[in-house]
Amino acid sequence: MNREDLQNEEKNRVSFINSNNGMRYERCSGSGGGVAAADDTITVGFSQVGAESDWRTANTESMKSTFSEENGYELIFDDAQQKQENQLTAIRNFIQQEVDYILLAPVTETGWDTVLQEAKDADIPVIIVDRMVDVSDDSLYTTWIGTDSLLEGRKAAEWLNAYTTAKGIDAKDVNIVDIQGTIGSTAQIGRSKGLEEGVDNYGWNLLAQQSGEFTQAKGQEVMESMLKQYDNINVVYCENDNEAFGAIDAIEAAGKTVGSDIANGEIMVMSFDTTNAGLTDTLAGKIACDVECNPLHGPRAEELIKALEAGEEVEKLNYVDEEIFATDDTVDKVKAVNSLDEEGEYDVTPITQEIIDGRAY
Ligand code: GZL
Ligand code: ZN
Repeated sequence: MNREDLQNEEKNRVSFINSNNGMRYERCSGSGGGVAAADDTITVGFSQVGAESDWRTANTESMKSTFSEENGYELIFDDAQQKQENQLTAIRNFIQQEVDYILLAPVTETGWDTVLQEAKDADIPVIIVDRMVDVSDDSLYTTWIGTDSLLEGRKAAEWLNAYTTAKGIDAKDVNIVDIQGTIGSTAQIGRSKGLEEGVDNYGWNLLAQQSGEFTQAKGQEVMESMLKQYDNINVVYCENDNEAFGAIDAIEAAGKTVGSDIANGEIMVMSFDTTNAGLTDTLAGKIACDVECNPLHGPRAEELIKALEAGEEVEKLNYVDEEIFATDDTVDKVKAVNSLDEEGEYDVTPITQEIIDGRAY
């Protein structure tokens, strides 16, 4: 699709624009149709992956509530519906509107060099949020805020090893399917790698891996097909909560039981994101272990923009902290190495309703 087509497609897309009369839809034309912000507000163009999961919705909410008009910002928000070409169009649109900052939550890691060079040539700082970009020159973005997906995967694998060991389940009897996230996204790459390392280290049987695209519908569809292919699945490794919701529905529809009692034929579901619905399923024993992925990047992004506005240097990589929740206290802590090769020990918290009620998302 050439630039002309991209701009034509842009005409059919809408973006949210904050303005003096509150949030309103604004057609973004290829010609920009720029938004004239009062001169003391900071205009931020945010290219969001989509609205594929509860996690993503919480991430969007965090950004919108941070970059609000009352906080002194003009936010141009674009939902790319999980398509990279829509993100490229949105970024070019932000450049034409001469925004002060571009926030990019990249759907996948590759394919950003050209458009980030255009932003650099236009002197617009780019802040990468959530997933990472794989670019030839990391001066193409100013800073990154996100979570360590490889550490998340390693935490989950270490929990599974500790759990099966505690329950006296032999590694050769652990038959896992991996419902992966969006292929090529940092979250999928890290979480899949963490599991694959566990398979190599502990000798589990990895029966199948297939993308559930981080959505509930696709997660259910993939689980249904895997259940038709394999009759010995006893662990389902879902790379986010929405896939887990779909997998649980598929398992129960097939007349099987979701739960941690593998030795008695239950199918154990593991997940990531610790959304409210995910932790509610964990409390109910339907998800055995939910590894946290923190979506509340808005305040961190604002801290970085304020520092940049003050002419300060900022760290290139800014990780947010994350915990591990489980349905019971079989495993109390795990050791795992993060993406910076630092070994850490991480508590596993048995989930309670009080914890769920006290969380921000
Ligand atoms: C994780 C983020 C992932 C979430 C999914 O950092 O990129 O994308 O785990 C979301 O829920 O779709
Ligand atoms: Zn994460």
